[in-house]
Parts: sequence; C-alpha cells; structure tokens
Amino acid sequence: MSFAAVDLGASSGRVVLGHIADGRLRTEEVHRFDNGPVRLPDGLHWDAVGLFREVLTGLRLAAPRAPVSIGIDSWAVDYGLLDAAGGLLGEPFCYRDSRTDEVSREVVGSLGADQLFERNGLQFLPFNTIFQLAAAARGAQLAAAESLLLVPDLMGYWLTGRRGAELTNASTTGLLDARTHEWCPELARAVGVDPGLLPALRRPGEEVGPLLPHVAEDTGLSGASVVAVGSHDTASAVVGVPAQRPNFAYVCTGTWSLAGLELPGPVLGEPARRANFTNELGVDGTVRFLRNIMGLWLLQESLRTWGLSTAELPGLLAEAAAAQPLVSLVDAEDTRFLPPGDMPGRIAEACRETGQPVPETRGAVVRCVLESLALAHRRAIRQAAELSGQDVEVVHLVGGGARNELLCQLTADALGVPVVAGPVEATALGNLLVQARAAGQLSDLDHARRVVADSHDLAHYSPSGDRTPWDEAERRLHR
Ligand code: LFR
Repeated sequence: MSFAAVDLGASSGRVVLGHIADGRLRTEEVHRFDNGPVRLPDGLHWDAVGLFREVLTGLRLAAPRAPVSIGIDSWAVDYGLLDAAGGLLGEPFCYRDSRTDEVSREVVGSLGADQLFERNGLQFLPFNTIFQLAAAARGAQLAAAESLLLVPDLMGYWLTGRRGAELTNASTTGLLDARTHEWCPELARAVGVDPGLLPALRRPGEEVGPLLPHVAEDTGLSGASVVAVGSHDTASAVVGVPAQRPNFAYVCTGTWSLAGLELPGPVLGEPARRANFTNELGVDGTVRFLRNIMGLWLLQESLRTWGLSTAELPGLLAEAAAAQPLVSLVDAEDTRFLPPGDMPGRIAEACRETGQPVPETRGAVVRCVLESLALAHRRAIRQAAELSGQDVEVVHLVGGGARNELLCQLTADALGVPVVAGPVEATALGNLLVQARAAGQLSDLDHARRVVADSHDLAHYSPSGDRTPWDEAERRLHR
C-alpha cells in the first residue's frame, strides 16, 4: 500500500511516494520543483496556483504506484482567502513581507503581550497569521472573504473541494487557544476578523475527502483520497525524528531552524513568554516547544547576493571549515535577517554593531553563519530544557541541514551534547507515516520513529573541543 506526500517548502517543493515493507519506510521522490516568493506592487506573494500546478504534476507522476492517500504539508502561517463562490481572493502574501512590522507591534500593544501569550502560547513573530489578518482588516479584501485557508488546506481544497483547518498548522496562526485547542473567536474579533472565516478544525489522520472528479481524471488517481497529516511542515518533521529515547531535543533545519522539545502540554507563563518560546501543536496532542531561528536562509540569501548557485556550496563550506573559528557571530534570531536582500551586508552590520570583526572572505561569512546557527540552536535547546524541566541527552538534527557536516559538528560542539543527523527528508517521512498510521499500518509516534530509525543511515557527531569560547561568544551577543 503506497502513500503520496506533498511537501511544500519555502524554497522547494516535492512529491514523495512511500510504502512500508519489512518495518522500513521505502520512499521515492517523484517530483521536485522550485518555490519562492515573488514581489508584486503590493508586496511579497506566493504563486499558489503555480504551486498547485506542480502538485498536480507530482501526483500524475505518482499515479503508476496508485497511492491510496495523499497528505499535504507546507510552511506555516500563510493563507489564501476564498470568496463566497470559492474563488481565491488574490495570491497569498509571503510571511517575509514587511507590511506586518508596524501592525504586529500595535496589536501586541493593544492586546497585551502577556495576555496574548497566555491565550495562544505563541512566540512573537511579526508574521503570525493574527498580525497578517490585522493588516488585512485595513484593506477591502477581507470583507469579501468567506473563508480563510492555510496553504496546505488551500491545496487540499483545490484537490477535494472540502474546506477545513488542520490543527497543527492552525496552532501557528495565533488564533487557537493553547489549552483547549479550539479557535478563539474573541482574538479574531479583536483584530477585526469575522471568526466565521475560520473553518472547522481537522486532526492529523482524519480523512479530508476524495479527489474532485476533474482532479482524479487529470492525475489518474481515481482511488486516492486526501488525508490530513501534520500539515505544518515542522509538525511532520518532528514525527520524522528518529528518536529512540524520551530525552531528546530536535532541530528541524531548512529555510528555518526550529529548535526545541516535544512536550505533553504547553509551557505558558512569563519566563517562557520572555524567552519568546512557542507552543505549537504536534501530532497526537503533543506540543512543539521551540524557537524559530533564521536557519539556512542566512546561507541561501548570501549565495543569492553573491550570485552563486547551490552547486558552489561545497567549495564555500570547505573554505568555512578552514576559516578561523569563533571570530564573529551574529544573533541568528534577529528579525533584521527576515526580509530578502543583501545578507552579507546585514551580517557585516551586525558584526560592527557588536564590536566584532567583519568577516572579510566568503568562507568567513559562511563560517559566521554556521557558528551563529549552532549557537542559536544551543541557546534554544538549553532554555527549552530549563523552562520545561525536561533533560536533553541527544539532539536530533533533521532536514536539509543534516547534510551539512560542519553545521552538525558545530551544533554538537556548542551544546556539548551528541547530535544525530538525519534524515534529510524528515518532513516528507512524517507526512507519509501519519498516512500509514491512518491506514492502520502503525500504532503510535514511537512506532513511527522506530520505522524512521530502521530505514535510514544516521550520522553521529560527538561534541569536541572546549565550550569556553562558545560561552564567551554567547556573552558577546546576549549580555
Ligand atoms: C518552517 C516553517 C516554520 C514557520 C515558518 C514560517 O518551514 O514552517 O515552522 O515558523 O516556516 O511559516
């Protein structure tokens, strides 16, 4: 029995087929495509229809294996608005658009940062859906909208004609109650949004519906239905973490690094809020207690600024490995790095402001980026452990960064905790495993994680060197 995972990332998307045989998950990527925001006169947008076209292409390529179900995940917070006839009201905004910079501060000012956190348990990021909606409420489009669909739910709607809001991704909007896991209509109203726009919640594993006849005909997938997975990519990635013991932390790497813990319930209250932690929901009622770190975006955007392609990355990483360690680090959670633009320039500026030497070569910039990420991973994981009282014996680093040996080693060195790296495709795997469970092939999260561990070669990094220079670097940045 095979399953199809549609995994949409901010810089690329893929359609992956998978089936479980002999306790192992066998996968095959049938389609991969580029993604990225595009600037229009009113701001930075996603090409949602273009993405849907790629989804259809991927499903067509998956059809010969006749997957029984399709699961969709993507980055969080962004949404499309539908009018009464079900038409899309404009291309969805990209979370890197700066229109929410001011509005987010105003909303927090009027609702109270502590009140907001107590209710939705979410870290402050200027792009949380609640702030995007507060900005939208000042325009005309929202008044014409009948429903709001987060990106994976929008794709699901286009495949099945059914509307809904998958819970893990809904938990990133800022409109979900951290305790009851239900929508907060008062929060929606407080930012000028009709709560009626928010569709009924669905849980990972629930069936979304069969494919619309024209989709089934176009893709050749007449027997398949869409099943809700952890539709927030990070929720799926955490399912795909091959942890074998309870005391683990994770770093889901890609455009972002999401570093934290899986917990049975939220950690609310002032210390967690001040440390800007988030309590996003995972699969099976778990909580992803984590912080957003700028991630490999710092590197991707540096390459773009230099006019280099990813083919040139190995050479740069070799230069970075040979560069002098721990000379200059930047705060990889600083939102100055959020928008697209000259990344090496912003890194240089941040180094100057903190009295550190400006990295002079590209290799030194890359070293600075990777060390800054490692330090941010350490801070988030240590603080998460402290705030939740959960010990951390091992860190699982999954996603694209697991390929980056220097990043994995630096993370182990900074933390003084062993790092297990891989799998790279944890998100697609988590997506497939939730579908396999819905089909009755797996029992629980532990079972899913055993399957991942048995299916993949993982790389092990032991901490090396002295922690003192890391402590010093941390003091330089976070006095
Ligand atoms: C990672 C991710 C993060 C979310 C960010 C923006 O791909 O989903 O978890 O905070 O993208 O949506």
